[in-house]
Amino acid sequence: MRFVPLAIFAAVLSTPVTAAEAPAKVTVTMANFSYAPAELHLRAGEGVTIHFVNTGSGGHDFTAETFFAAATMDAANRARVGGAKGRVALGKGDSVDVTLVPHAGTYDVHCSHFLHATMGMTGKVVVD
Ligand SMILES: [Cu+2]
Repeated sequence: MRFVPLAIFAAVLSTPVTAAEAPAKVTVTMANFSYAPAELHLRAGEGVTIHFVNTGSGGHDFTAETFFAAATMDAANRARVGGAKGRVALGKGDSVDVTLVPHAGTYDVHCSHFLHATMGMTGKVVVD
């Protein structure tokens, strides 16, 4: 007498749900007439979301053409920095997130509004 075991395999392969590694997040605050931090440090080649917020009493921007030009980012984020302008412009009380992968270097930042840089609205991004 042959006994043939019938094995029914209900193989349910469940992939563990792990959130994609979220990029680090840093905040840059624009005020009258400064950036905080004045010197932003980022890691080369590591994705980061920069949360820009304007707490000043009027419009300000974060102009860093070479920093943004050297960074890798998708079209939506490129649009947030004005494309080739390399500028995050915010009205009073506004904020925006820009996600990018920075390229090594030291970059100058300034506000392009009339006299703002003269009044001290300058900074640096250091990527290493
Ligand atoms: Cu300004």
